Amino acid sequence: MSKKKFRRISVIGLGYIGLPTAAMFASRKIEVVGVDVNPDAVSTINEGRIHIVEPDLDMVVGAAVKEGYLRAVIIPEPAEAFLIAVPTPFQGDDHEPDLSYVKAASRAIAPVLKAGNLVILESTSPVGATEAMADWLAEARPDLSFPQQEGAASDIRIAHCPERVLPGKVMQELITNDRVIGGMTSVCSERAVALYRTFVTGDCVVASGPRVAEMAKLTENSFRDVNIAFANELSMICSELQIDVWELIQLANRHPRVQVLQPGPGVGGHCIAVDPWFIVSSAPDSSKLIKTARIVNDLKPHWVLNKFDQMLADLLQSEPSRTARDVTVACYGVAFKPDIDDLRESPALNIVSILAGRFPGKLLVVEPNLEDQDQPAIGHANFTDLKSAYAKADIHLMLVDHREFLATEPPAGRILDTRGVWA
Ligand code: SAJ
Repeated sequence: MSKKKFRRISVIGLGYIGLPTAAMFASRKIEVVGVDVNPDAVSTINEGRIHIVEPDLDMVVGAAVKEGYLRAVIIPEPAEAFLIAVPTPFQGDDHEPDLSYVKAASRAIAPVLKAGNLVILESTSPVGATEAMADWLAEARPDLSFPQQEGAASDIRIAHCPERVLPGKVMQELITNDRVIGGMTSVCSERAVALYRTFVTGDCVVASGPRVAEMAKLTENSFRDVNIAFANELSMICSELQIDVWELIQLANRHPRVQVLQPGPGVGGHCIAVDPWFIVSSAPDSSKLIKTARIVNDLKPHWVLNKFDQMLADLLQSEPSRTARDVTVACYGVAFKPDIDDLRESPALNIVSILAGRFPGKLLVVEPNLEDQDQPAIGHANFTDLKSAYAKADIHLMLVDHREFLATEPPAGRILDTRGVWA
């Protein structure tokens, strides 16, 4: 086992994963240099504040900056270990992975690399990305040797160690989750294990290489996506067959080997709705189920909007004196999942913004987790509280099962409950 302690670590990309990771190393009294291309993020962090929302992160960052263990910069500086945690989105209708941020990060750290350094790719990546990163680094630094050239004897150690933390529980899961460590050689893996051991109490499981580690992360999120798609498909079947899907799932889950997940208005966030496409794009002919699950989950918000239209048509038919213009609609929740304020790829936000365009001045939104209610994406919607939404709306659309909603009695009026809160 590699014993030499790390004195200076650099984290490239100070977003939802990079900043908590940087703060965690710094909280263990290791000097951390965080690097980000966004000057606002850099200055916010250097003031001991944070630019993203994650429980307890502000405290840890504030303390780390104050004690001098964490600082942020735009241009990378030398360090003993570099962790790359930049976005890996997809591009185009084919959902092809976009590794441009990883490439840019590799180019940025290459000039300051030294023999003995460890470079870890943490971003969720398509199979082969770590090897591509190693090639970009080697291209930029022909004076150093890399694992793909010299194996265990190389100057630079490279590994893929995918992040696996749940937004909302990052500060806890960073410590307790097991880590998958996919070094390009066993020396690379050993050094990466030594690095994570500074704060990880879960197991550091060494994989046979970076490709299987990359695939492990993609598999975890695809597993969840496929299972959510199953629940979403059941909800559509049940609606057709006039069966209560929530009761159905409760009954089926009484079987000792069945654990159906919960349907919703679709799958949001920046991980589960993205990562399965990396598998599909690498092996399109063999990943039919994974692709179909993506399509099922992506179609769910449209299905919800269709259901809403049927409900509106019923209302107008039963009250012929009214038109759609004087119908008030209340939407409960816009975040991509319960008890957070994160709107990224949120199916609820997607539905709310479409309805806001259709019901100008008549769309009420209740979102207890959003402090800044000036949301351009929501346009003409009016933020309000639960009581007033209950009193004013004709149609109530439950979109996110935030804890504030769980204890509530169903409102009077027509209800479209995509989360089973009032079921
Ligand atoms: N959802 C449902 N029904 C369910 C569970 C989830 O509709 O039964 C929806 C949520 O409402 C949300 C979406 O799925 O819109 C994703 O939420 P999530 O809580 O399943 O996952 P994320 O995106 O917050 O985090 C996932 C996690 N992966 C797994 O649980 C396998 C996390 O551990 C990963 O680190 C993270 O992706 C990531 O960064 O990749």
